[in-house]
Amino acid sequence: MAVSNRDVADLFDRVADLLEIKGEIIHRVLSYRRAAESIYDLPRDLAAIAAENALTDIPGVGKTIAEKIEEILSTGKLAFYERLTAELPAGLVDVMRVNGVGPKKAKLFWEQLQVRDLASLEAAARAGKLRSLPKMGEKSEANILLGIEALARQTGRRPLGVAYPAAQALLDHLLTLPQAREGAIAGSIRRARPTIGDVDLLVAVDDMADAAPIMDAFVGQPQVARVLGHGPTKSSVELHNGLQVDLRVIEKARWGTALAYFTGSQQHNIRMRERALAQGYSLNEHALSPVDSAGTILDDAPKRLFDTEEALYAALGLPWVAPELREDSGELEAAERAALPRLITLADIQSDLHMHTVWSDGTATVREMAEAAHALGRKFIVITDHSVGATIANGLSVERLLRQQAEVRQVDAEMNGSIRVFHGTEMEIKADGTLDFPDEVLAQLDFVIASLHVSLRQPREQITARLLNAINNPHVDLIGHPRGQIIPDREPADLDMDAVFAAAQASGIALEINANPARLDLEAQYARRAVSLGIPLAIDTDAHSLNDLHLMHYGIRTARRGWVEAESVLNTWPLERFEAWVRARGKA
Ligand code: DGT
Ligand code: CA
Ligand code: CA
Ligand code: ZN
Repeated sequence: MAVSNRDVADLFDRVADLLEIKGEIIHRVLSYRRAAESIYDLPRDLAAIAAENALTDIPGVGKTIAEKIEEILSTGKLAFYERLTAELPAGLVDVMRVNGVGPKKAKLFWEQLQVRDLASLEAAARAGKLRSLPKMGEKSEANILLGIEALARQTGRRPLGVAYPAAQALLDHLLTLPQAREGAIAGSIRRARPTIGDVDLLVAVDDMADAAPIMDAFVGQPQVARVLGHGPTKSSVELHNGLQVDLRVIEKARWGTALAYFTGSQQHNIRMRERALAQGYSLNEHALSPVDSAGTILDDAPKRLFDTEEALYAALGLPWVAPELREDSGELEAAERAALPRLITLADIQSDLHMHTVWSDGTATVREMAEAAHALGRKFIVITDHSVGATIANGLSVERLLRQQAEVRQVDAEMNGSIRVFHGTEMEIKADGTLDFPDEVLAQLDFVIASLHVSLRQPREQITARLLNAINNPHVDLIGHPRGQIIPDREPADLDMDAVFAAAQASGIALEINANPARLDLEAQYARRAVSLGIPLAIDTDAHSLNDLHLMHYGIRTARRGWVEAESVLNTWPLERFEAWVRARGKA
């Protein structure tokens, strides 16, 4: 059985949890967490990197961890982890996932009550055994039971497309309160991670005396299923859809430090704190505080408060860093060299190159899509319905495709230059690797997308060969949602991404960032790699309805996480440049 990057990352996360329970020094714990995080986000297979002897080039992977990765790759096991689980029950890792249980409590429950997993924790709580332990009580015992239930209901991380609208609705309501001066969604949503653990909301007030009505309004929202905590500065709730939301009310004068802290990522924050320390300050969510040479806060020296993030970054000698970049993947080094990317914005978008109509599985007509796209400010669009092989999506035969072309030409004329409407296809890459339309049909289209929709679980060599066949066809302009994941349920196809990128680079084809939040494919780290190889990207909504045309911003945020600038994205280009690019690929 091949070991996936995810397997290795999960194992390192468990090691970190167990080390933390054991009371290991935090530095050692963090080194495993850091390695797990960068392996999880890695755009290439660990085995391929190991074969090049380049494991230590991975951020956060030093010699020790590289050796452990090699051990896991070759044996499927890690002796160090086995030793840890001989000392401590492996199930304590799950115990720590319960809200309100940290490493210290997990250890206490194990030592005092032989709690070794979630089931024994629940049994101990139901038997009333937790309340008499140090720093515990009836209330914290009851909260642990609620936490266990919440974990059971929760299917893990939620798609950004679910968490973001829910967070925005709550925040919009809080911002109508007279005490609220400012508000933000922080945490992983602000960084636009494709999946979200919990929602972090911040609201600023002039004076903390104004916090109570905001907290009361928050816990009283109709979306709230239960209140997990209701305090003067922080409250936590669980929504009916299972999402957990934390709200913190912040004094306006400290808004900059708080927003930066709760935006994270944790690794970015650690790097910011190191930077502050090197300049003689301790940095936390409240302030920059002068420290002595031993790092102890000087109590009588004045603390420096920041009401904006810009001011905080400036105090550390840095330009403001966009939240999507705050993953400790080179952003602080780039900031220091004044070499941060000029990230793409929604306003850069001129066109949308992938959408469906009633001709296949969409809900709107060509004309309706054109009008709605025009209303959103798009200068041109391409109609790309499914091809005949996509039978469940009512794919178009050659004959229907050509009839559709007549309609698209007519709508284009009717729109009178307010928006241009082009005719394309989203063509199936069939299970046997062949394409759904012959070259002479493709040659009549303005723009051709090829996508994998079926047989996504084929072995690596087979599915990679299918994709390469499409990439190497000069009539194909764009590969739609190249990796095929569905968030959160379906893993990406097992593609050899090195081969895909090499072929794309050679053929000059573009790769898509599909903006639908159930896809976000290419993901950020792959988009970044594509750009570094000079491969053009397209950010498309793949709309199946008029409403879907609004999903573009998710694609933009994903691109920003991948350090993408407007220049690298086909659909920021003006029409003439786009047409010239397509023509140069041998058509139009
Ligand atoms: P999530 O919720 O798993 O999708 O990811 P985040 O990044 O939203 O994480 P969360 O909700 O645990 O915390 C929000 C931010 O607060 C996080 O990005 C950084 C900051 N933060 C939370 N706990 C810690 C901590 O123990 N140390 C540091 N340095 N920062 C923390
Ligand atoms: Ca969060
Ligand atoms: Ca949180
Ligand atoms: Zn599509």
